[in-house]
Amino acid sequence: MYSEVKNTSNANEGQFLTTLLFSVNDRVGILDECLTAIRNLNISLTRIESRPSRDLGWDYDFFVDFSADDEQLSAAIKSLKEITKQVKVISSGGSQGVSMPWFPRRKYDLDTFADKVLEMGEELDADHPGALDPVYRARRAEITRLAKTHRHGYPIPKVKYTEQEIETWGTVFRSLKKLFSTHACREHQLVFPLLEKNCGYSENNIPQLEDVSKFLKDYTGFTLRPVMGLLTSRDFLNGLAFRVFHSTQYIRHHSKPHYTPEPDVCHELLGHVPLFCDPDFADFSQEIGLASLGASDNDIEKLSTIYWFTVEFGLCRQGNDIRAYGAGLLSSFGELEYSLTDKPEKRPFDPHKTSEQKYIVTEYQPIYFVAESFKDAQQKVRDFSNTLDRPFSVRYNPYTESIEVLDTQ
Ligand code: HBI
Ligand code: FE
Repeated sequence: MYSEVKNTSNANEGQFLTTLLFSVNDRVGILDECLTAIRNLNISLTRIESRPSRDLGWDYDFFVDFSADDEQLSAAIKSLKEITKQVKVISSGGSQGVSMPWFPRRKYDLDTFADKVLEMGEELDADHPGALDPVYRARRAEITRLAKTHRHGYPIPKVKYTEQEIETWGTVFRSLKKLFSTHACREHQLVFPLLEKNCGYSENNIPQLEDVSKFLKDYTGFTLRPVMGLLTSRDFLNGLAFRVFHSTQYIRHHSKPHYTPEPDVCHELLGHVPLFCDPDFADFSQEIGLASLGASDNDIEKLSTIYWFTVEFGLCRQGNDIRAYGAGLLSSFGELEYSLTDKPEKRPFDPHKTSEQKYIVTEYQPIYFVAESFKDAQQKVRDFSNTLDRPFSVRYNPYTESIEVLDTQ
């Protein structure tokens, strides 16, 4: 049912995911009337939740999610207004009364991202090393199909990797492992042997996302979700609010084992996963995710930049040393080595400044930001997110795996 939902990136189809709130008197049949009004407009609901009204005595608030175009949305508001006490657009991607961009409230709402990718899903850019290799492209399509049909609550399908794929992985694994002891942060080093022992990390085996996800869940509550390719920054960051990391499951092209223009299993499993096993890093990452829920496009840009200079390319102080914790560094033999030399500039991590820093994605970074600790970085991001332009705050409820919205205006 959730797979039918269109999200805001499908704007060309004129359909927007919307959350409406309506408040009704406590009387028999009223909800039925509201739902009939919605059904008569040919709108299909994807979620409904109720709660006792905060400000209207014994009345009830209903939250509904659906996908509709502008015209249907206006019509729905109009008919509901006739039979309810109030109607509010909580969030919408459309132009009608937008108060904030739509965002997932429950973990299974992330299912709406499953087939939404910016690029590299089934198509490959002309300069991708595998662009002209039909066998590679067919293989990619086979693996991304698994992500497309995956739904929350089901195990992540295992992939039987080919000899050639395992060889590519082995090449990357061996070269990076040599550098980890001198370049990776303490948290990465601590957990890596456990991943080898429990999750099948070895030069001869590509670990399965399902095994890794279970392991992570036991450590910090993080889980992996397979994804077809690059998500929008908004969707990708929103996932982190639920302690969900969207992970690719395919591997780079065998012709260039030390290069990939996009995330692949080497990057996710060797770079990201070890850090998500650290409780402070997990909290830090979730903090960025929470700040991204319903954020303005401008603020999403800032949060993406913070994500880039921390989770992807972050350095941290450890005693008298500086070490790498960013996954983009930990999964790139060349840049990992370069980042700790004197060549690049190193500045202290400060979200206000870091979020404004321009960066290039195709070359080694000329500037890195150094965090004092993940706890410190988390507090700084929390303080920063309080300065952002959002009329409410959010809290994650781990028991219900849902987002609670506080102080909605
Ligand atoms: N999508 N699948 C995927 N993986 C990423 O690492 C990723 C993404 N979308 C955006 C993104 N990273 C970053 O560039 C930030 O904008 C969040
Ligand atoms: Fe990454």
